[in-house]
Amino acid sequence: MSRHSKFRACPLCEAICGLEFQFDDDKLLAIRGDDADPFSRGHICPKGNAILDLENDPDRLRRPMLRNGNAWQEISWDEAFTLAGEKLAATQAQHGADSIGSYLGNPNVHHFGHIAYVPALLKAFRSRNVFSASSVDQWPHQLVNAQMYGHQFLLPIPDIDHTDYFLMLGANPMASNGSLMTVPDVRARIKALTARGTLVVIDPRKTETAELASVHHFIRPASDVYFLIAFLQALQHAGPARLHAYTGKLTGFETAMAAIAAFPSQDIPAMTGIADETIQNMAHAFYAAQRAVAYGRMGVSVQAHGTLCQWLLQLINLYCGQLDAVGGALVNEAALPITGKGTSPGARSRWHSRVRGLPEFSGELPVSVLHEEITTPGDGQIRALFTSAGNPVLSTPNGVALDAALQQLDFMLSMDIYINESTQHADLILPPASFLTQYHYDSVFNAFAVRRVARLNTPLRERGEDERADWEIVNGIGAAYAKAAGKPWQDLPPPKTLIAMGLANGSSGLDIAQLQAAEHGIDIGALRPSMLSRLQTESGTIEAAPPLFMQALQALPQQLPKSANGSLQLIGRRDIRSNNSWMHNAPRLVKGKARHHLLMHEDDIFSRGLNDGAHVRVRSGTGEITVELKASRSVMPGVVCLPHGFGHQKQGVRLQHATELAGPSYNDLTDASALDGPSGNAALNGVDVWVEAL
Ligand SMILES: Nc1nc2c(c(=O)[nH]1)N[C@H]1C(S)=C(S)[C@@H](COP(=O)(O)OP(=O)(O)OC[C@H]3O[C@@H](n4cnc5c(=O)[nH]c(N)nc54)[C@H](O)[C@@H]3O)O[C@H]1N2
Ligand SMILES: Nc1nc2c(c(=O)[nH]1)N[C@H]1C(S)=C(S)[C@@H](COP(=O)(O)OP(=O)(O)OC[C@H]3O[C@@H](n4cnc5c(=O)[nH]c(N)nc54)[C@H](O)[C@@H]3O)O[C@H]1N2
Ligand code: SF4
Ligand SMILES: [Mo]
Repeated sequence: MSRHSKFRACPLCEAICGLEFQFDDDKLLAIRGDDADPFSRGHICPKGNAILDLENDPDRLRRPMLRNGNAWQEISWDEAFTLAGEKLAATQAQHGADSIGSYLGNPNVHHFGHIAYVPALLKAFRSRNVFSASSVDQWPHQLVNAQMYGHQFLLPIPDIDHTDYFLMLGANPMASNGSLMTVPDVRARIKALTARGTLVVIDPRKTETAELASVHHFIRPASDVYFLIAFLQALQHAGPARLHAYTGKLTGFETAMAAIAAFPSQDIPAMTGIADETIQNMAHAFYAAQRAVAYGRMGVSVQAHGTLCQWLLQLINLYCGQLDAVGGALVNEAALPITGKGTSPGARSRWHSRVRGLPEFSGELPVSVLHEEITTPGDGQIRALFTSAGNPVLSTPNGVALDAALQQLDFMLSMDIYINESTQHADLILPPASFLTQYHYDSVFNAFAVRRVARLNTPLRERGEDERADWEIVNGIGAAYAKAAGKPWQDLPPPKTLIAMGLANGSSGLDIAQLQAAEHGIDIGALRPSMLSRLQTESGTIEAAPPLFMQALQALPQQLPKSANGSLQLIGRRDIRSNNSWMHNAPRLVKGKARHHLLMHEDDIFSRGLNDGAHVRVRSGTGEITVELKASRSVMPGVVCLPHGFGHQKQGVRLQHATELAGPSYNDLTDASALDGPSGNAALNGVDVWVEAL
């Protein structure tokens, strides 16, 4: 056995592409898309190939690292667990349960050994100070699902393969590969869609997805809520609501529509930058289409009115009878269920953040309050922080303030594979072994996929003697902490056991042996209506007018906030070679042209007397950065566009390639007090900034 291939899904983004790993004996030689994967059909992006860089990266940690002043020293796993457990327990003994804070970053969701295990640790801590990347991302979706359908993960997914009319706001799946819509090989799917129907993209930038769309309209950042109100008003003119499918299963719809109809709309075209006639025509075409779906993502969630936007999008689909309909928006029936019995439905407001009084959602507080909970003295102040697969210094608002706050902690423990902008402040870093050494099942992304699919990922090689898997690390910390704190702890069984148990909770009929035998994954079929029999609201109906959203609508200003003199509005972007803040150390992703520029419309450059390519200063109410300017007709006049996840040139960071990269951190400009009201999600798009020559 010399040359041979093994198959596994890529855990780096939501698309979960099947990959072919080519080995010569034990040596991993190359990675290709798995042509036999029925879902991803051979697709791979540059990040998939960059797994080779991750596997061989000399900066990647493989054994526990203990800080010693400014230096780091390797210690044994036993020493590390004991130290972690004792420090955490001692902090709580002195300062109370809430003195441990936790922050979980995005890759937690991509590894079964994290997502199925870390919650047990948080439960043992019994602290209310739990934070995650969800509150700089998809909280509005989860809140809307919880309030309307009774479970945060009863998530309607656009049936992209069967729709005739796709209205897409604030999403760029050509770069992101879909999000809350797991959609590998999205280019082929969009091409098929535009050949048979219409894709309309609404975005302040003409994105890679907008380039492929049937139509693109610029929209003024953070004005989508007004566009969606006008769209719903136009639907009311197009014809009556098609609600027959929801008979007996829908409450509050008339109440919600009446409130929307009463909203003054004459200024909406000026506020959004989209003409009234365009909105009318779009709404009529949407209404007329047999199969249509409206969908909004990052651009409309991570902004001032994220929750209202997500609610109005649901109402559009409902109005046209497209919710829970083929070619509309459908909930996946996951083989390993994440809704139903024993799962967390998404409760809200059971406790509040100590300093600002913001409500909890689903057991977490908005990460925007993390820095002040560390720096504000008093009972319940965070003194010790546990981070798992997160880089909040670059990923959450006002990174400068958080960077300073982390330096004030008594103890910081990170489960991470790099010494980066956040983990450099840790006292102890525990790095999990490569995911290639572990069993894995994508519990979340299979459940958000545009088809019903299932795939068990089996280890491609053994972990090293001196390495530990993610789930082993959680068990190690848990046992040591419980021992030091005098609490009970039960080690969780290995992933394969938990995956088998999870499958047994589902109704797919698939068991682990069948999955193990299907090395390219299993296609169960297209999405199909299932929502109405799965509603988890108390009323057993779709709640179209939750009081929380009705109040937010009543409180919605009839005008956009006045832009300050000379300001521009900042929005983000993703590139196919990026992965939030953490893959910039992979040589094959960062070679070639720079990707960090601030894009600005030529007219704005000219009117400010700036020059294409010049270094400029960008100021916001929170901070300032310097960056190179790039003229672009792809951004709307009045808007500037910067990717997040840069800003690696900090002392103490151990990323030899990333630290060489130019590019500042977007979140040095964002404001931790700018939130979507109902959810507490951060508003990172549509930030007022001033751009000046240096
Ligand atoms: N301005 C602005 N800010 C944003 C966004 C935006 O669009 N604009 N996007 C937001 C979104 S959607 C998200 S999800 C967040 C992401 O926010 P975070 O999750 O905080 O940031 P990441 O950059 O994903 O950092 C991932 C971390 O996980 C580590 N890591 C990688 N693989 C593993 C592993 O297998 N195990 C462990 N334990 N660690 C690992 C990496 O070294 C890195 O430290 O950023 C948000 N921030
Ligand atoms: N290559 C790559 N892929 C990724 C990631 C990555 O970092 N790199 N991150 C992954 C993660 S964690 C996530 S959550 C997903 C995100 O997936 P997407 O949501 O598809 O990602 P974005 O590319 O951020 O798309 C957001 C779009 O919103 C637009 N926008 C900004 N402000 C507004 C606004 O006010 N209104 C409207 N209508 N549009 C606006 C932006 O111009 C942008 O095109 O991507 C995932 N995939
Ligand atoms: S699109 Fe996402 S899942 Fe597919 S290869 Fe790229 S990073 Fe991996
Ligand atoms: Mo995300």
